[in-house]
Amino acid sequence: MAMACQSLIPLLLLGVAVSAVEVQRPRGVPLSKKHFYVEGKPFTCLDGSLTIPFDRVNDDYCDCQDGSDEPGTPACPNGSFHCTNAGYRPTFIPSSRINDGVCDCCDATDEFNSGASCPNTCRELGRKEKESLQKLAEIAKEGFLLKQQLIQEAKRGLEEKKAKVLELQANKKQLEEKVEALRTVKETAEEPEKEAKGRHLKAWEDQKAAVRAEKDRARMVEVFLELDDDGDSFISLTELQSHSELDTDSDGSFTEAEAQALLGGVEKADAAAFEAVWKDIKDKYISEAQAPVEVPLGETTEPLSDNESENYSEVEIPEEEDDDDPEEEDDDQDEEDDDDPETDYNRPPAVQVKKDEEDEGTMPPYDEETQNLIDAAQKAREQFDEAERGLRELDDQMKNLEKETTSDFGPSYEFAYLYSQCYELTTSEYVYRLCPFNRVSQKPKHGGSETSLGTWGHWDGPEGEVYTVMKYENGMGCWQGPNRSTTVKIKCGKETAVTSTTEPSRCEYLMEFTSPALCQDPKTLDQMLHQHNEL
Ligand code: MAN
Repeated sequence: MAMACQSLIPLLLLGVAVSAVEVQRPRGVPLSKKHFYVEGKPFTCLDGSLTIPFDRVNDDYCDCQDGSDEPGTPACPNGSFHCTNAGYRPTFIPSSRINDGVCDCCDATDEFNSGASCPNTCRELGRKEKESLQKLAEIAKEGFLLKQQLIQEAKRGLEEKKAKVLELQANKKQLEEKVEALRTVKETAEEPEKEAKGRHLKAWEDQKAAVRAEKDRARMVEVFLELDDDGDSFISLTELQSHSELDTDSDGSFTEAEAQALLGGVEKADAAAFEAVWKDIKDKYISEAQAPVEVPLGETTEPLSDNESENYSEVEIPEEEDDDDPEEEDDDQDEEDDDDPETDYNRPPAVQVKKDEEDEGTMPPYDEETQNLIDAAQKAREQFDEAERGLRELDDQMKNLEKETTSDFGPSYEFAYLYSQCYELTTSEYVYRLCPFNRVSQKPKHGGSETSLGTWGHWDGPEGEVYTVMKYENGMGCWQGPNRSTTVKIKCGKETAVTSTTEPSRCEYLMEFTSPALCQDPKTLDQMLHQHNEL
């Protein structure tokens, strides 16, 4: 820092000192044009239009069209007057302002003959300007030092990140292999699990089918008894015809021939033969107990319970082949039915079907062996999922690192430190948030949701100063306007901060941001100030 200090300040002072030296020349002539005005020699207008004796320069009469013969009087309408402003910044004013009673030049030279009392304020102005320039220079110096640190850190960080990417790449290979191995373990464990679960489910389905068959048989017995009006253990054509809903062609007349066809071509059917008949009529048959309810075709009705069917022991029903024992399930059903069997028989069939499904209950728990297989497969699934999740996380991490290591963080990587940081500024209405290289948002101060003012687009400064402006685009749509976007103008500052936010045009935001990353080398600044002072 000491070196930077030494190089800047003397130059500043030198700059002021140079303009403080007064060189003799006609009033209102700048130093750069002094050689055109030589005492005693004819003067040629600067546009070359006329040559006049030297005593007609500043004689308060305009000779030259370009006003160059009257640099120190208001005689020419288009002339310009040069204030030397020793101690401050030289400047030009239109000649018309000479002796107009208003102090324009800080050295008071424009009011030499007007009677206006103009104090010379050049030294004071010079002092103030020097102070503010020095302040700026201080900021620039400190900021520039910080910038050097930022660059060093960013470069170290970049190296570390590149190394991390390599490390992750190696890990990724291992993790991929692990995921594949665990996938095999999982699939190997899932196969017997699937089989065992399938077996269990099949047994459950079989059991339910057996229960249904048993119920169907019980209902068949009930219907047989109901149809067998004369109790001779045969269903005759007449007995069958008493159920008009069985009319095969639904023409309103259930004929003897139709009844006979249903009985399989015979005159009467005993219990064994009725089994075949039952299959054809069960969907249409309406229990007598149910009448007179209108019943849609195709619905089933409640069978008798086992206990009830057992009472009709004179009817012999051939045993069905059945491995599973549905007793337990059926007992529950019986208990419920026994409460009020009459009511049950009278229920509309649609409700009855639903009840039948509910009565099938829930699947019994898995046996120990199946449960063990399920547990083992579940564990393998969890291990596989975890490894796969790990792989995805690693991929994300790598993507982020790659994005970070390949982004344009300035010529010396000096803006890298802003990545993954956010800076806020609260105005009277909103909290604005800038997350450099990511997004800009706006949130109402007193509640309400966040609005995107754009996501990172590109560097957008003018040529040679590209890294002074950031552009964030494609924010939330603006009602009857463009998608919101934000321009961030960056200036050198010791602090990294958002210093102002405005909305110059609806949904187009402007942020001012300071960062040491934009502080210039003080030597370059010296040159700038030097040039400035030489003006
Ligand atoms: C919100 C804010 C404002 C914006 C209007 C446009 O109120 O995002 O900044 O001007 O919407 O409708």
